[in-house]
Amino acid sequence: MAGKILLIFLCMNVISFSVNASLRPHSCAAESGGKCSESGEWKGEFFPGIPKIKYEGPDSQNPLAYRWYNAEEVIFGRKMKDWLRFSVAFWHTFRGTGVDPFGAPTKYWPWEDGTNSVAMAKRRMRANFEFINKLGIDRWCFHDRDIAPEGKTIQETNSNLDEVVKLAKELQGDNIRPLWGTAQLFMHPRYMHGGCTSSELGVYVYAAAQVKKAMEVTHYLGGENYVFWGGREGYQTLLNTDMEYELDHMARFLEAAVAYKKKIGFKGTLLIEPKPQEPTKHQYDWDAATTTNFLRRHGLIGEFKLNIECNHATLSGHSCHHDVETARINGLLGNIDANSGDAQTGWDTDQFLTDIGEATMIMISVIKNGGLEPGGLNFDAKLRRESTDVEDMFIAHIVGMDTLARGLRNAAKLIEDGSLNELTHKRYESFENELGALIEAGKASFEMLEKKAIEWGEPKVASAKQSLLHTRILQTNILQYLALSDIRSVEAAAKEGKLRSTENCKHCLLHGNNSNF
Ligand code: XUL
Ligand code: CO
Repeated sequence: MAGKILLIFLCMNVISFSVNASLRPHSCAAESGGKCSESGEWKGEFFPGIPKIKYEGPDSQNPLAYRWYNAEEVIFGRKMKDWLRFSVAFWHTFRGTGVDPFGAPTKYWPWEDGTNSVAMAKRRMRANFEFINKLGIDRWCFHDRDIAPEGKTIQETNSNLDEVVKLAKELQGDNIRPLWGTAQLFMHPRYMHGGCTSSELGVYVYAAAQVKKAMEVTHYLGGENYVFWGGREGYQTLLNTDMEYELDHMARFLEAAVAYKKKIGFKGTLLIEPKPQEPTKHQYDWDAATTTNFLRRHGLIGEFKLNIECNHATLSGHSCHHDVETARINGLLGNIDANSGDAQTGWDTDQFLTDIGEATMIMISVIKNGGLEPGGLNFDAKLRRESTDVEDMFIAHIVGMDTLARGLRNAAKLIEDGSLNELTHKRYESFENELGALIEAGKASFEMLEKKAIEWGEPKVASAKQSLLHTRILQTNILQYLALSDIRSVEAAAKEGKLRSTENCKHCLLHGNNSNF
């Protein structure tokens, strides 16, 4: 049921700009004094009254300011902006309309004229870059079809894309780049059986042409990665599906992408984004472990990494942290689509991440990974349907950025003070001897181990100390707030009786109550 609803939802979301065009008010013509003409030019600001967003610290009451994200601040020898490498997702932020399976669009941005023209695409691109510049972010992500309209032929579609991409390159300037680009192989009816796993040869061929072009434009824009998300690479029923045949086709397709990447000199990482289902009942790239196995089986390890999306991880029954860690320990952590689902909703709600606990865990993995570069944290997240003011676009991103920034601060603190490491290390201490070394070297036979078992008898098993770990994490949130807001040392705060437990600490309730821990 959830899948069915989501299928409708996804389609409505993406095609709303064509199907619902006639339903929309032409707010641009009415309200903009002709600023949004068919030329695609827009002389004024798209977000008048919204300043460049600045860091004001945790005590700021200004909704249009960062409390925890301080781009230039150095943490563990690296600027926050270089740990986090934030990116705006064009499709949600500029093509999301607020449709849901039961309701029409709710968002009518002033620059939209209700058409799906190239002129409108160019104007929207200008809005995108004003938005990115005001947020102080250096990266964006896009699907080919959400930045430029599809034409009647491949050639016409490609020329539409070229026109919009040329403008995007100009607007990017020297600092902004795509974190990644991708081809949208799921919306058009031709892809109903899949793209590279379609039963139709003509569709495989078409998908290849589309990916080829999307790789070219990503390269032209200086993109740092290229993503494959196979929304329709899966099945609705195994009764009519030759799974092995389809998976082989997918591998051949990805091999051709690797060859083309090398041919055009694209140095970015190729990423696969796992998701268990939606819109298909079963997507082949189910989760990080399944996708890793696929890559190994087909000799593609070394050519691809993974783009872990938090809401996809939770749909597959894992935490985001689990899938990030699975990718990391396999040497495949390439990028994170930083969003979250809703515990009470069974589908991909693509919300901005607001859970400091999860953000802390994710950032522990990112630090252990030595960062994500050339990957980053992409906000594959959309405004809630009921959030309809232009400033909500900013506030949503600010909350997402501050949550991850706070996660980074917490993670650094926990790693620095060694508490997590110490406890984890202690758990495995019993292996630190001759026998442990033999086991790890693969030299302990069952006969040898049986002898030991008889000699030692019943083993003593120590506590895992989970609650103690949670206490440490909770305390880190408190310490961090005091350290940042008062600028005084934690010791001084403690002396003044400010370092209290959460039950009677007002600051903690104000600033730490978002944590899951
Ligand atoms: C869909 C999703 C996509 C990919 C890119 O769930 O996450 O937007 O990130 O195609
Ligand atoms: Co995604």
